[in-house]
Amino acid sequence: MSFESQLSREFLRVVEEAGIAAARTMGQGDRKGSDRVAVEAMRKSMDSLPMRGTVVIGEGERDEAPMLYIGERVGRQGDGDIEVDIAVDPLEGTNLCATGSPGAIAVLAASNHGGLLHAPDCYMEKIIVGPAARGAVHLDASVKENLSAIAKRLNRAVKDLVVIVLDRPRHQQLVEDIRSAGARIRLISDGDLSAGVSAAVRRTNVHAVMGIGGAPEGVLTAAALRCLNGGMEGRLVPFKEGEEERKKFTERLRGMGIADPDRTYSERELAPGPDILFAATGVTDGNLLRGVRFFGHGSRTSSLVMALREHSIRFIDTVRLDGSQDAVVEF
Ligand code: VTB
Repeated sequence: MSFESQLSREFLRVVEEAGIAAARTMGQGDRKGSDRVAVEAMRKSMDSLPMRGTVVIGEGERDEAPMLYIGERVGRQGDGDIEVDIAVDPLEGTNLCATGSPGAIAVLAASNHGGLLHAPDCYMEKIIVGPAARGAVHLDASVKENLSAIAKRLNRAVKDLVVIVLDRPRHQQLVEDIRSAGARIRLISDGDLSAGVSAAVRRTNVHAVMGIGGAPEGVLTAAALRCLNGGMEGRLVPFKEGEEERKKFTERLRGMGIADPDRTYSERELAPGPDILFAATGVTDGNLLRGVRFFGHGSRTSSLVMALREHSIRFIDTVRLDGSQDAVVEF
């Protein structure tokens, strides 16, 4: 039995717990507090899982993150338990949760040992598309060329495409290029991971995600894309510009075994594992997932659980009752 089937129910519960904890803090204006409760809930619910897990993408280095730090062992670590590498983003879109804006999610991905790129905490330049345009877009091609290629694969005009871009000053040129190519744009304040997942699902009205976002989010996106047959190219880039920064960055990557800092990775290279589990729960309402609803005697969550080897994509709506005899479930 692959670990996908052994762990998918458990991982669902882990992201649900993190999502519910974060959702309780929605709109409190405290992004760190929201993140903290999501991390604590995720950490706690992972403890009892029948696995020997290692966090490969997490909340940061050990000295800066008390929980879910890179290298932390999670799960019950039993002798016969399966070994997995784990990437977590307990609250993707901390600002979105803090302000009650759409698109915050709790996310987790797991793979076989070595199945997820150990991306350092840096940026990643990304281009993300759905299955139709997989293999047709390249970071080295111009924006115009990429948009034409996507339009052609989707059998429509460039003006009918919607591209999601993080609203950041660094994307000024990119936005100008998309505009002059004639495509439509949705600027988002945060959350390029859930945007990337949406791009790989038909009828979400998202056809591509372009620009520079977090590298850890990029690896998690790649894990989701593999399950959805989406396409992606990513390239690691330093947080800051300048020659000095670039030099330090190159050395850091070398130390991690990445010889070519300019390497372009496909979704398959970012998440090469033969088994991949991806689980996400909506914290606030989004394109694919609804936010957590509390109804007095419990909560209702909307989640996505995908398994690569099993080719399964599950949209799961869970109602949890608080045990009260008066609790009522609505359809
Ligand atoms: C993006 C966004 C995330 O980080 O990856 C972004 O999708 C990149 O960093 O939700 P900057 O904010 O520095 O642009 C997040 O905003 C937070 O992880």
